[in-house]
Amino acid sequence: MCLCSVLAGGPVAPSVPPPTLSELRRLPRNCPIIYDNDWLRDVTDDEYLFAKAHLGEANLRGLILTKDLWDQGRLYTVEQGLKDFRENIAIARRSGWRSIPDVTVGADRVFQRPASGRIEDTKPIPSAGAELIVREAGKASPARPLIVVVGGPLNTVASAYLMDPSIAPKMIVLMTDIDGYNGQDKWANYIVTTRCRLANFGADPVWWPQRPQAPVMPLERFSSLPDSEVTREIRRVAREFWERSTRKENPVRDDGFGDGAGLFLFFRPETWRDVRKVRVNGPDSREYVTEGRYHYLDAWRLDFSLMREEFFATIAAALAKRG
Ligand SMILES: [Ca+2]
Repeated sequence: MCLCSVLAGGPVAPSVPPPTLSELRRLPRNCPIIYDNDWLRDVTDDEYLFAKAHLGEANLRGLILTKDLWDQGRLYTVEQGLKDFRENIAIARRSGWRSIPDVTVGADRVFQRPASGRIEDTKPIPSAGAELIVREAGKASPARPLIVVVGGPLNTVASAYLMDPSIAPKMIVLMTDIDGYNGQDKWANYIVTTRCRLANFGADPVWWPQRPQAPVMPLERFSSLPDSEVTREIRRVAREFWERSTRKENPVRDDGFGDGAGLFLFFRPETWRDVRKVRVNGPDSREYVTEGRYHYLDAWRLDFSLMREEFFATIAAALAKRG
């Protein structure tokens, strides 16, 4: 690499070593966890995490709402996201689940790319969510890092890094769909993939099982669960996925366990069987590599049936443990 490209900020050396799958599979069970999403009621992985927290199996430190930044952030409001979060949290609490934190608001806009092209010249988007990540990562360590599970844009995590770059070695980011819906702000992706430690599960290259394969949430499995408001909430999402993916006119993909692949990696490491290494060449350019420098990992082979058993067993155990 020539000096000029270093000065321009271009093809970047990672500032921290990228994660390996074997390292991610050995993360201590008591790592602090922050769950960062744009919506809760369109997925069921939040309920899986809430169940783990209620069972005392997840050190859940916070829930962050990062605004859905579709159409450069013009389509939705923070208030819509907050309403969705609060409704879902209330359902879980009314169902007897404890240890679920209140929502903290994160980034509410896309980044302005600095004219210099240098990540370090980017202005962080200030928010209570970014401050929460800085605070929790500050208490963590490389051996027991903060796990940030991201199912929306990476703008809050990127802002936390910009506010305090020393958190990078003490944080693992488990992202969903960086190249799709959640990765709309490519500058945010560029910051986090080259400066932090990240693994991604995304529609590109692999997504949840689609028809005619069996769904990860078969509707008949719900009859074995005790009835509760949260059981009905999870089933509502599962039924929506089933109906929209099997209808004759314009079927839409099944989003399975939504943003939860990273949670399964953390709680049931054997569900992630293989990954691919991704090298980032710039904010709009990445490639798969088998050797040499890489920046982050993409999920490649997963055990969906083990995830299904893990999910239903966890929800059943948490419902059995109510008051
Ligand atoms: Ca989401």
